[in-house]
Amino acid sequence: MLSPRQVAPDRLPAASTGRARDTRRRVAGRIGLLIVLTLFASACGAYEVTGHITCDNETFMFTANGESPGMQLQSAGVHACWPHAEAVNFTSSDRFLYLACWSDDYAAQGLLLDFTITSGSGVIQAFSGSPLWKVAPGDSNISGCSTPPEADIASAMARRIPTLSFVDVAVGCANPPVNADCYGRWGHLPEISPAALWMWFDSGQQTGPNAPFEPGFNHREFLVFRLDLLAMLPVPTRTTSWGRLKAIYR
Ligand SMILES: [Ca+2]
Repeated sequence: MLSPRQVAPDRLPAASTGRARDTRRRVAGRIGLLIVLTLFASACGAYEVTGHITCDNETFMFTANGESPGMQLQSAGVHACWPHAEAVNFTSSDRFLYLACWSDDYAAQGLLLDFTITSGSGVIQAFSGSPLWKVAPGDSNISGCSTPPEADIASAMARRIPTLSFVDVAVGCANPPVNADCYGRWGHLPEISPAALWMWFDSGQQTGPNAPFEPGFNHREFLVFRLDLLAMLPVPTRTTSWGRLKAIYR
């Protein structure tokens, strides 16, 4: 027997039924808003970059959302100096990912990395040597592993990038197996995938069978390596109205 203050769930009085209906609507509304916000975050193209990187001799990583004059670069918090392979794990929604790289003009020069890029629309491997990477010369050489202020590198790149012409990278040997070497200079790097290929910019100014990787040479460094995430990643986007989601590829 129910007490006077207890009401069977299937016998709600009119006022209680109304309040319950309002509660259900509010909960449904909040869930719907959460879903829309999640889809919006995905539509904005947020992506995660993970992997390892090394450069013979030094690299800093940045992002930017456009390449117009007055652009600014954001630090990705990644700095590597040969022979160390640095872990990479950051999230951004900027369109472009950049690596400033330079050698010490001695022995060998190259960039090796095994980035995996995860977005709302899938997973892409952007290892060094992939045609996804483009490069341009910066024509202002820097001493290898001199670790200049990151902000100075960012501003120097921002001044140059709007007028740079990016070209295909020069592709070299793979990260070699244990106890093997590449060009007699680079041994096995256990942190980086064996599918990653050493890459650099070929200035055309060095001759030899292993150019532009070996022997040491300044190939119009520093170099700017670039990934265009907008071109790479099909992004589900455009939530035009509730319940009407279109997946388009930009
Ligand atoms: Ca070197």
